[in-house]
Amino acid sequence: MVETKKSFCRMCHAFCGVEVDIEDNRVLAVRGDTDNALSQGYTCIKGRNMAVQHHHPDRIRSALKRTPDGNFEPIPSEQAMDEVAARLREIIDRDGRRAVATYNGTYAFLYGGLLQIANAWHKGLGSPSMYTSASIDQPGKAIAAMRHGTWGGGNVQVEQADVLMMVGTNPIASMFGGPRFAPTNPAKRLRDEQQRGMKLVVIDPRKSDVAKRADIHLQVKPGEDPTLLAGIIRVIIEEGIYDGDFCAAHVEGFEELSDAVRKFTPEYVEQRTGVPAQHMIEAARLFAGAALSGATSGTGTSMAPRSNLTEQLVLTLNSVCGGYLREGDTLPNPGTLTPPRPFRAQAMGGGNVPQAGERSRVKGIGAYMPGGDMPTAILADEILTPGEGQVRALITFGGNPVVAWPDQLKAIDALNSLDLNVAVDIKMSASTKLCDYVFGAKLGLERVDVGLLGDGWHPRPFQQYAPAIIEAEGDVITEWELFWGLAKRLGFDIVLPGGPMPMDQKPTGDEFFDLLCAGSRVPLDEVRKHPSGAIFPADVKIESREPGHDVRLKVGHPELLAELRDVRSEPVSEGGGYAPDEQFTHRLISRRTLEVYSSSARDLPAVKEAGVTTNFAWMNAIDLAELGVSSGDVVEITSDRASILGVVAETDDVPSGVISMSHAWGDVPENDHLVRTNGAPTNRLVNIDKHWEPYTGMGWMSAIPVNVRAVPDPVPTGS
Ligand SMILES: Nc1nc2c(c(=O)[nH]1)N[C@H]1C(S)=C(S)[C@@H](COP(=O)(O)OP(=O)(O)OC[C@H]3O[C@@H](n4cnc5c(=O)[nH]c(N)nc54)[C@H](O)[C@@H]3O)O[C@H]1N2
Ligand SMILES: Nc1nc2c(c(=O)[nH]1)N[C@H]1C(S)=C(S)[C@@H](COP(=O)(O)OP(=O)(O)OC[C@H]3O[C@@H](n4cnc5c(=O)[nH]c(N)nc54)[C@H](O)[C@@H]3O)O[C@H]1N2
Ligand code: SF4
Ligand SMILES: [Mo]
Repeated sequence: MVETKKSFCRMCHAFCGVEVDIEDNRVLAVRGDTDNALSQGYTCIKGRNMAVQHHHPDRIRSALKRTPDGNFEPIPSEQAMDEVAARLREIIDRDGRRAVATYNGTYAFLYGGLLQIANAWHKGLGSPSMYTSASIDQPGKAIAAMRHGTWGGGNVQVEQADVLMMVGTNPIASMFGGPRFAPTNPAKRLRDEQQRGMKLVVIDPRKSDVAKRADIHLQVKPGEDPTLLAGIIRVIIEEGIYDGDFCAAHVEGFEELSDAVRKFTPEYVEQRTGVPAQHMIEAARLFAGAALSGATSGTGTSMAPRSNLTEQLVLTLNSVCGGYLREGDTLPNPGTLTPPRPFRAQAMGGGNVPQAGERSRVKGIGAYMPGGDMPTAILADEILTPGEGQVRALITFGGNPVVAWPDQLKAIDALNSLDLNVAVDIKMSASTKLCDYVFGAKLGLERVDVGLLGDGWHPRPFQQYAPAIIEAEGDVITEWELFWGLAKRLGFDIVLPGGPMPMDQKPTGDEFFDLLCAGSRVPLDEVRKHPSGAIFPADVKIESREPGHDVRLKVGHPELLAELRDVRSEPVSEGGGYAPDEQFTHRLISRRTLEVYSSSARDLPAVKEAGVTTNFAWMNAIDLAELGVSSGDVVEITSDRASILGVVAETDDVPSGVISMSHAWGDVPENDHLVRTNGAPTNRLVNIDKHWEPYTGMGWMSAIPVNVRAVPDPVPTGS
């Protein structure tokens, strides 16, 4: 008999509500749940193929152990945990606790509670070596906030804005959109707000999906956002159209900022960024002239050079124009399964990046992420650099270092040099193939879950609880069971907000979430009562500034000023854009593709049928003609670090000199010949030792200077 049950999708962070038809423990069909107040029936191609994902023949169905001949043999998960714990014990005894690291990738964010348990696990073990994909995602945002400060009353969101500026984000494909645009059903929400009269400004080197809908699209040269944003701020200051009252009450460093941007004249900005001066001025006037405006940014700005500076300029622009909610305004989402807290119309923090956390042994970089974790951009070096504290064991939860960490060749060297390499994944990936042990993971419909990641970022206080609605086949685990199983074997406690996890008997999924959500504004039991999830209204008004509180937003922060001076003194090439020391003809920029999620979903037949067979190297017709290639031909793309292959595809969306390509495809270099079906890893082009950002260690992962040449179709190496 076919039964229909409710859940939510966890193939990306948008958590769309779904209705699932099930018969004999098999998923037959998945549809958008029109009763879900958040997603209102929206799904994308990935979510609609959840049945195929769950029953995919390539799924790992037991723990796997590498054999001496390099193959993998299935072993029971409990036995694998015994063996991994024994190896960890040896490493800890020999090299100390810091030698044990975890890398918590994309799926450690998507499943509720994994980051919290990872954090608690590291505390219990006494190892500071916790790493996540967030520090190779948009770490510039964390640095910018620490330098500039944040606003305690919350940001103007798309729903309230008269003008929204999107810098380097394309939510229609990514469901992301930055701090002022929550992920859900982006195309409709943007259309609704534009119909209300909201104006949209987009800054992107590519005519992205949102750029095509923009009132003004500033098609900046890759990596030239600092110059463009400085130019916009200059216009706003010179024309006196900033929010004077807000600046007088809450901002410091305005004079220093005015001085620093003075040299970014419209003429200079046009010559360097390729954006016509008049266009830039119109965008500045539109943004600053509106009653409520907000600028938001995504990964385009954080992957490109000078990510800390660009993110800080976005914050600075918002502060100068007062793009924040004010005292007495209603907060759209005060959180649901998090404890209640006051929201105040006052500046918080800012000043400098705390250097008190664990120090890396590499590049003088330290732990700076709000969760206290270490920057992933230096993890390969932490593994490769001998000496006290060297990382010798790595456990990866739902991540794919070989295709995601900046500087692939260094990442592969590091992974191959570990004493113990373990992962929890759903399939054999470019990275799990290098492991000693792999645990098979349960997928969304097979586990109890709560969408904790979205708690504070949904446009409304929405939450949903999802019970397990099918039973997983085989000996597969939820990731938190591995944390728990190893802690039990190694003999330490894991303390969650509601207290320590019981260690004598493994808690159930529900008990785990009860411990996690203790003290939440809405009790988890209340959330459990709503199968389609619900908006749990709250009338939280933004409170006034505390008496005597005199923290201000630092728009003239010394590091911002110093970086702006550096930008202004950089060499600029004749055609505009930063001139690197070597000659390169093109810039390769990052992008997301709707049909896949980083390295996930590309094995779904529907995705291939939709034409997404590889991560195409998108280039314009002029460039293709110059190279003598056409769509479907293979090119070699070379940076100052390494080369990859790419299957070219023609598009009008990028100007000459720009290649737009998605990340996290491909494999190790030996498999480059599979580019047509497997794609190419753009992370290999990143030269992490030549260019890296202060504090984060981020390499240039977008706007990468490259050369391109036509090459014959590749054949396997050695044949
Ligand atoms: N050059 C370049 N590099 C980049 C980027 C870029 O734009 N350009 N982007 C960066 C960004 S923003 C990020 S976030 C990182 C992503 O970095 P990662 O998170 O390391 O990479 P993913 O490809 O998302 O890895 C996800 C892994 O989880 C597995 N998986 C899928 N479903 C499940 C599940 O249910 N449970 C478990 N346990 N595993 C599962 C997949 O098979 C895959 O192996 O890459 C970064 N790297
Ligand atoms: N379908 C799908 N959704 C995803 C993902 C996916 O792989 N597929 N990945 C997820 C992840 S890990 C993340 S972090 C989020 C990211 O979410 P977004 O940040 O929205 O990611 P993108 O869609 O790549 O948008 C980045 C935009 O920046 C532009 N860009 C590139 N370089 C520059 C530059 O130098 N300057 C400027 N101004 N723009 C530039 C690109 O052309 C692109 O349009 O998306 C998530 N959602
Ligand atoms: S946008 Fe697609 S992949 Fe993301 S949650 Fe919704 S249906 Fe799932
Ligand atoms: Mo990301």
